[in-house]
Amino acid sequence: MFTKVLVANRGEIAIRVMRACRELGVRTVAVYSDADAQAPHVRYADEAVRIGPPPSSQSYLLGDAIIAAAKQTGAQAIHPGYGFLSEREWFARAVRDAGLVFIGPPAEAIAAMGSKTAARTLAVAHKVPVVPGTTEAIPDAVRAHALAVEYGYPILLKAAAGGGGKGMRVVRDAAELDHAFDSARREAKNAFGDDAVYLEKYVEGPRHVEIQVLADMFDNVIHLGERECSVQRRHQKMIEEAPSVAVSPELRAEMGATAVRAAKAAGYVNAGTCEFLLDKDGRFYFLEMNTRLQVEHPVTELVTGIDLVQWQLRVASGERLPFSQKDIAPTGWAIECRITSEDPANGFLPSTGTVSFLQLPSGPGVRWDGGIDVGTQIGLHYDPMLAKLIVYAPTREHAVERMHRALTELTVSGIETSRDFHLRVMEDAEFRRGDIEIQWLERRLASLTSVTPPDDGARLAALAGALLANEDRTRRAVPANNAAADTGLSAWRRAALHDGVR
Ligand code: MV4
Repeated sequence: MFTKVLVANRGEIAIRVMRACRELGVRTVAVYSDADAQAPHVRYADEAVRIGPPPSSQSYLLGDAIIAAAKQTGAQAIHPGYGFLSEREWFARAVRDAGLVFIGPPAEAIAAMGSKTAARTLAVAHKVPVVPGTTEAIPDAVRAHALAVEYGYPILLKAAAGGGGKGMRVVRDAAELDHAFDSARREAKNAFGDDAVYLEKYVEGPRHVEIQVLADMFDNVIHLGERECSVQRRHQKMIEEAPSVAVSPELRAEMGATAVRAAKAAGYVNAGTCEFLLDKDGRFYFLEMNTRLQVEHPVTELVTGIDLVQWQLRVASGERLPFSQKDIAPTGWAIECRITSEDPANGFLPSTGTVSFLQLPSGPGVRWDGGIDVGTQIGLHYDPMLAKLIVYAPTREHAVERMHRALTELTVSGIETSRDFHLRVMEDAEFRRGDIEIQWLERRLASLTSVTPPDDGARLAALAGALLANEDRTRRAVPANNAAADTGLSAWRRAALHDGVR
């Protein structure tokens, strides 16, 4: 095992990685921008190196400066977290060329999955099902029309260099095609410097289900089951869970074996994720492979009992995976809510300020992967995700109740957060039935975020309710054998106690 690792990231994921290092007896080096000089990830680390000014282009994206920091501090390996440099082929290569270990896949595997058309070609060659469509860029609008007729409307135009929804256009009929083709190319050019666009049949109302894989350097590749990630808005996931209500043990084995084939085809080592669309009829299609640790990895850790970040470090240092596929049996249910500094009541507008008060949930089955403290300043330089609240319970029903309970225990003051929005989702009948697909959230957004401000009467009633509930609580504490006092708290008084008193 390494004796010292540099973590090339910030916020919750930097701390998550350092926690794994601590448990393995590995010393840690943080890097930081001027905006993060006092940030929690800097204080958690054993050492810290300043990289540059706040913009990530001048700090967390400066691969050479980060490699120099590793050399200077005597770190033997670099963990990139997610985002930033995690999927840059050149960085993985530069780390290796500097005589250091990149805690992630080989640069060649990042490259193999980086181009979406190349990944599709690789998938097809290894009997990994993909959505019907082309693997080659469409040269002109005339050809686009012919292909659209061949595959049948609706179709989806996608950027070959893309991913994450940029340069993507749904086309429902021939009349829309010319404009969609031009704008998809323009957007692809702007986002990726490459205007190549290809075409797929559009799959209506699927779920987004992904499979976690883990591979060592000795050709052992296993999968750790699925994550359901359909609750998303504008390609930003909000809630993830494991397992998925739509995946039977047989389907899990089939999708898992498919993901393992894709990983092997790419020469994959370390932790990675294969993204699939799962349609209403239970058919699945490979979309792309994320060649990094993902935000939502904790739900897989909770249902499998496997610490993914520890295993990333172990396989990167040359350890062999001690378990095989038959040892992996997901049990129970895990749900993750992303706590962001966004205001759901105002179109998820980013919120800035200083965290002035923080009360964290705890108790049975609750995990907080956070990157904030009282005093942490939230600006606009980085991603608005502050923390992840993750719960684990024996069943989905219990996990939803547990998440609701944990969210009521959470208070973040000083900035707006997504907390109340998540509470409303946990109360939503469709969500509770697991009746979700990739368009679900955007369809339900209005009703989930409409908060009618209370009139004065309601406000006064809430204050009175809070005071009464507080009085009930103090009174109840005296006669311990008074059973009526325990059950006498009505639902609204209980709500007032939880929310109002605060
Ligand atoms: C699709 C699709 C429907 N049909 N491909 C979005 C980002 C990129 N990873 C692929 N995406 C999609 N590809 C076909 N042929 C729908 C999406 C999609 C989506 C996929 C996963 C999670 C969220 C999504 C939101 C909108 C569209």
